[in-house]
Amino acid sequence: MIENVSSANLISLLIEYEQITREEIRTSTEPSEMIKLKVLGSKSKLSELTRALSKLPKEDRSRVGLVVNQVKTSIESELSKKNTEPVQSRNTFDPTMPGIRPPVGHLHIVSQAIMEITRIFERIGFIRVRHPEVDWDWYAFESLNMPLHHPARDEWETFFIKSQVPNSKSQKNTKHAKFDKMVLTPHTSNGQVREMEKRKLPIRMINIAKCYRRQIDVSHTPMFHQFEGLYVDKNVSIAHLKGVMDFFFTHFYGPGRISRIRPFHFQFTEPSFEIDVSCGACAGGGCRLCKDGWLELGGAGMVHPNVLKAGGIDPEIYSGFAFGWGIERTYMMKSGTSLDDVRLLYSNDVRFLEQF
Ligand code: FA5
Repeated sequence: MIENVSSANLISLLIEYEQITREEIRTSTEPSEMIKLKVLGSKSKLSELTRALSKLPKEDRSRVGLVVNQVKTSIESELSKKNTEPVQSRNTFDPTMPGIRPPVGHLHIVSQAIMEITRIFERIGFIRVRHPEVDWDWYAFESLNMPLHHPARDEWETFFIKSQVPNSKSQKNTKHAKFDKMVLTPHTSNGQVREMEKRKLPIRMINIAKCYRRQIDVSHTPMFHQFEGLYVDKNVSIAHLKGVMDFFFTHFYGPGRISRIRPFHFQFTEPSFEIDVSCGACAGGGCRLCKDGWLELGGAGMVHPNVLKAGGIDPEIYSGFAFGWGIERTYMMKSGTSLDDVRLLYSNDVRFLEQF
């Protein structure tokens, strides 16, 4: 309650209130109804100043009352200005401020490796192809010189699928007369005979796909990726295989990295090899990572005549080479990538994946 106030004092209090209140309205972020209640309502300072009019000498009341009305009108006009302003133009929004960028992801390292590997082979005429990831036993094993019950099949630790044979009268028939059962492809070699069946020679395919095996430990995952190269033409020799390997290694691993082939055994290649790449950490001199200067990459070989025959190609006229390697392993062997557990690639932990 304002006591003992003179007319002059009340006028200056009113003018001061008007200025402060207008500024407050301009900068406030509160809803306008709330501000209105605060600055013009019955509990506002303006109401208190208005009530003080009754304490003034009678002859001054109408003069000071005029000022009260002017202050009220001025505040109301400031309030109505705020109501009609578009929200964005209020002082609280600065369009020149830099925005907040949402986090942007990137391709998974396996996808990056697939793109890089594809580009390298495309430069020497290989074409990226795709074949079924759920395929018949025939393409995954039998046509690759691995008859039913052959012990070599055990190495592929395969998932077999119960699926109905197309055009079969019995719903229970899950075994095709020629193709046998369906499998989740344990390797990309199922693409070899499928590619030959297209009857387009020469073949220069690079088949990249998901593969599945009943395995899980630091160097194995139940789902992984392989890339399979197949070259079939007249007079293809081991020298061509070696040349393609060296081309790939220098472009994927860097200049100076070379390949080595060692005798091995696969049912579908003869002769068969294991391919090693010279170690990037010690440049082939021998170190903790490689021991003897070489890192083991995967299998390759000259296509077995029985496989060419299964694909309808005459092995007397044509020959070819094939190789099939794990994308994960090939990528992990790149210099500077010290991954010691392949399972991390599929853990979906963004903190891990963001590093690549
Ligand atoms: C094969 O799968 C043959 N098909 C390769 C081949 C093709 C040989 C053409 C000759 C001619 P192998 O079982 O060794 O071979 O597998 C090849 C590569 O796949 C391995 O070196 C490894 O890098 C990768 N690999 C195999 N199993 C797994 C797994 N469970 N997890 C991750 N990578 C795997």
